[in-house]
Amino acid sequence: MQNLMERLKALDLEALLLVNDSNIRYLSQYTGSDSFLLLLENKKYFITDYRYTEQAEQECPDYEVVVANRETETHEQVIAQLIDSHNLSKVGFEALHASYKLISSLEKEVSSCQLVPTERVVEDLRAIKSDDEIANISKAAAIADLAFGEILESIKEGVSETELTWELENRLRDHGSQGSAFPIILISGQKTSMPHGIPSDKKIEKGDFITLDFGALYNGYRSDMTRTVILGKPDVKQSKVYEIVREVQSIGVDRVKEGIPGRDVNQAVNDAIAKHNYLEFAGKGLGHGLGLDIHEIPFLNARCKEPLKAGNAITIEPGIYIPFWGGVRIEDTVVVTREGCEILTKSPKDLTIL
Ligand SMILES: [Mn+2]
Repeated sequence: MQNLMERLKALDLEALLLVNDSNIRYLSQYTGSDSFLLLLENKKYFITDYRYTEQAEQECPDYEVVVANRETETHEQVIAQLIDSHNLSKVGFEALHASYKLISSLEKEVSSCQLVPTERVVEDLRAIKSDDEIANISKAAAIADLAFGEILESIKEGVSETELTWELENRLRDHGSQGSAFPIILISGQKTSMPHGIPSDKKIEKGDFITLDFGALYNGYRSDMTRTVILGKPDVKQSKVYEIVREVQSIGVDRVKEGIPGRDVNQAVNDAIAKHNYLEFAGKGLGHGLGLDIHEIPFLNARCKEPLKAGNAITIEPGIYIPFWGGVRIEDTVVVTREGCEILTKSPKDLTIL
């Protein structure tokens, strides 16, 4: 909270209005939705309605919980009254998350306050994880590893992608996941050329690559991993493409450490793929931060000049995707350290032949 207040001062803002669930959870520990924070230097308001009043009072004891009636007043009116009661003249809002409607209604309600778009104020703080946050992501990664070990036994000729997806989601839950970290990508055969293909009724066939991209959710924190396995023996091209991805994924992991810009890690992997003449089939972007959200700052792509910092939780997920043939992706969740990184997803990465 102290870091946040310093940032607000630097931006010349008297207060910050938050609408994003993950940003709100990060600052207040509130686990619900449909609520707002209004943060002033010496006062913290939590704005909600009857659905979440009791929960907010329990989860956020250091906030003043303000309840919008909803029949006689809107959330916007309540927020505007708070802004006016403190005579605020400059209040920031989250440009990436606040809706046009919210901000335009607020502008009509406040008497004389400038609403200023901000970006990444809380997200920048969230990018560096505390030990507790890393423990939660680590637990989510361990749950995903257990589920992966079990789902391999069910991948057989004639079983459909959707059946396997449902079973994988159940396995995640069995091991303590509070849901799926994001909709599972479990695709097979030619479809593996689509980086974010959607599971369908297609049945697994002999010779298929099967790509499983999934994660667990633990205390609100997410893990993310991808493994590509094969049913039956790989042909020459399948072995070759797999080994390239396997090699460049470890080149990426080895490059990660505090101080290196994300785009340099991305470039090192692209250079290695180019040596094998597969760059035209490579994915654009090597990975992303994760935590309360599945995609967070920092992003490891050609545009990311910022140096990685110790405590960033990121993915390293190179892939080669060849249209109408298939694809391979291997992804780990890692935590950046001063010396390198710690890999949290520990499932084997040598080609698993089922
Ligand atoms: Mn990912």
